[in-house]
Amino acid sequence: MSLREALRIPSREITDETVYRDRRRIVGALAASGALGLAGCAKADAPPPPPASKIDPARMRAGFTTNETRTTYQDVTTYNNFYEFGTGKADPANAPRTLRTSPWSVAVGGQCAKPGRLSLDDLLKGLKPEERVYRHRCVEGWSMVIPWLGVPLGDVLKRFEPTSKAKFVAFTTLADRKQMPGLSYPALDWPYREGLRIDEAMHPLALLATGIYGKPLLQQNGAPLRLVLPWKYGFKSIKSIVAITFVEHMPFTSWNDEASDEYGFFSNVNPAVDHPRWSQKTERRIAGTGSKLFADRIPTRLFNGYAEQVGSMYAGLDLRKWF
Ligand SMILES: Nc1nc2c(c(=O)[nH]1)N[C@H]1C(S)=C(S)[C@@H](COP(=O)(O)O)O[C@H]1N2
Ligand SMILES: [Mo]
Repeated sequence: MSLREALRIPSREITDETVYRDRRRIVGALAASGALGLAGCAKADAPPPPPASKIDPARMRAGFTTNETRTTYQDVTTYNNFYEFGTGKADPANAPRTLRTSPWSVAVGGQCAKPGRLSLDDLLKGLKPEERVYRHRCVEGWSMVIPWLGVPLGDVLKRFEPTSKAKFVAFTTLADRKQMPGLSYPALDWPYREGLRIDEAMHPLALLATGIYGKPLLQQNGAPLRLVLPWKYGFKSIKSIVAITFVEHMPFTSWNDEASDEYGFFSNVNPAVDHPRWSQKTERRIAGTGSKLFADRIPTRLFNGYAEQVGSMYAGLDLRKWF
């Protein structure tokens, strides 16, 4: 097997620790030698600062809902990616209910004036969860339409008074082997981590979700608190969040660490930039009552159809380089 092929083993097929560590070692060595080209340089480089962009409230609200056919509650809660509970789509729903979601606290810190560890209630105090019907697209090529319940992420972040050095926000999922059986396997470098540029985190579409279809989130969907970023591939929407950190530099993100040539920091949905192993031009829409495996293929849209709302944040950004 060539090195190139070795780098492209789908992570779900990697169960053996040695193979996994080996792959990480090879990627590390290649990156150090510069052989990975883009992937190596994306790590060293910093993206340009965000342009000043104005947000038109009416245009923004148009992104808060859609009349596309919704995915059934059954499908939303049984076809999931949550590697902490197994790498199969049905694993998270079939896993024992071992996640203790109460009490739950979130540590907020880094570049902000008012860091602290808050209970979930205190974190969301005074903010009324609202319903947002968002398209949700996985990098693997399936998509759903989901009525989320949540609060704007920016409203929560502002309470901690980020400083001028807060250029990015890093998020961390719980990592407790007793509650999450998947942590016994090295599918990713646990804990699961994600990050956003500060303007993305403050964008009105970015939601801290607590529910689906008016009900509290189930374990498999990231209870009790997860991100929802409808213009980015699903893996950016990190589940079961225990820490939020304001940082000056582009933070570590789990999928970028796993395969930097496949999963960029921005991960904006973009039909023009294919994943190295498959096209991103279309998606299989899981909605209504049809079969999940033979669902209709529909064209994928730039920024998942939210270009009107989020496009200005990426004006001037080379979307091939910053994929
Ligand atoms: N902690 C954590 N968050 C995660 C994941 C994960 O494995 N662990 N999977 C991501 C991926 S790949 C997708 S597509 C979405 C799936 O969310 P859903 O199961 O609620 O549809 O969660 C994202 N958040
Ligand atoms: Mo995904």
